[in-house]
Amino acid sequence: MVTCQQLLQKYPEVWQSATVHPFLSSCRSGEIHPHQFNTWLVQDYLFVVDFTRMAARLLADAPIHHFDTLLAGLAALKDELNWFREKAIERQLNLEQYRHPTCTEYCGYMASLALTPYAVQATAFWAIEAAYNQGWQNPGHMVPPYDEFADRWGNAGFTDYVELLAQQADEALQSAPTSIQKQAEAAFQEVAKLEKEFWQMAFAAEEAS
Ligand code: HMH
Repeated sequence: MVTCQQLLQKYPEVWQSATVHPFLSSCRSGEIHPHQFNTWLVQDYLFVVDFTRMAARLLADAPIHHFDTLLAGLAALKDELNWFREKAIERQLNLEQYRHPTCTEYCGYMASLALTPYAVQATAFWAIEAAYNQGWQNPGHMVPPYDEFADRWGNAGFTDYVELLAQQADEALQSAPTSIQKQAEAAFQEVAKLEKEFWQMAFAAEEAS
């Protein structure tokens, strides 16, 4: 049987590339350029819109005793979407933009998970939240205004939530046949790849002329 913890141990390089990136270390030092950060912010808002749809599908397929955690997660996503809108206003950013192809690819992958068994969806959902939980914590204390962003995904309550998601995914994996466990393992690797590309997309953003 495979567990979330084992996936992290089996693919350390893949996980490292998902959670350690110059984008994040430049937020810590304050050297990130506003156009890089703002590209991330707008695209991540668009990502979270589709991630919320994924969360709703996960809830629809979940056993009843997983509802508490997933409903709390959905409520947190409501706050998060509103928070993104506040940050966009502060920075005078228009959120009604096209998705970058990298964001589109990630959103398409999340949509494709709708056709997979609950154990696969739960593993991917955990991996997506775990990537941000670890990624924003890894560099250490960030300078303002980036500390607020690091705290959103790095705070202790979010870390506890990610642990609950791992427990729920593990439970689903435990009763899943090997073929579905393999699918979950592939989903973990795909999420890690897409996370790395998402950081790279924002880091490589060109200043609008
Ligand atoms: C790209 N991955 C990406 N954005 C996020 N907001 C999260 C994960 C966590 O919700």
